[in-house]
Amino acid sequence: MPLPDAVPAYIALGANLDQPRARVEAALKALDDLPQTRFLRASSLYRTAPVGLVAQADFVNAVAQVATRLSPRQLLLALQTQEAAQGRVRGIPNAPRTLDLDLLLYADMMTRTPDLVLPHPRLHLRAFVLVPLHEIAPDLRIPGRGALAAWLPAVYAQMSGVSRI
Ligand code: PH2
Ligand code: MG
Ligand code: MG
Repeated sequence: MPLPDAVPAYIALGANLDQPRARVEAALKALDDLPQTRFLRASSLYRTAPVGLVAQADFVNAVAQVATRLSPRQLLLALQTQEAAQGRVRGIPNAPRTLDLDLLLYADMMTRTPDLVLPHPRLHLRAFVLVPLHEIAPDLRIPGRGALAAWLPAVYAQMSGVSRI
């Protein structure tokens, strides 16, 4: 069933604990089960070296596009529910995790509130997000930051840690 008035949203998936590949694959399937939301496409899965806190296991990362009639806050809540369902325990920032679902972009919205910043504030600085996002949306523009493709050279130093699996 089509979703009239649905808007596009992009979601980053990441995991590096307890069968990370299976968790990302399960989370991709779960996106289509979100209320008022259709899964549209997903990138390849990537194995990526950890960014930030580097003394942890490699991640499996991917990016998906959905069409949704949920509000950004409703979508965020639904993603957090899925993280919890897959055993996510919140610890220190950047700690290893069973599943991380980050709302990257919601239509062309720009917002900055304590619980939600759009576009995601670090999306343009992370090869593990830019590379899969560019795979599924090469012509995308990041509201407030210009063409997605123009940010790829900025993460060149991280590229050797990113490989398609
Ligand atoms: N997520 C982080 C911090 N560092 N590194 C990689 N490679 N992949 C991630 O998903 C990731 C990270 C915080 O969410
Ligand atoms: Mg997160
Ligand atoms: Mg994250």
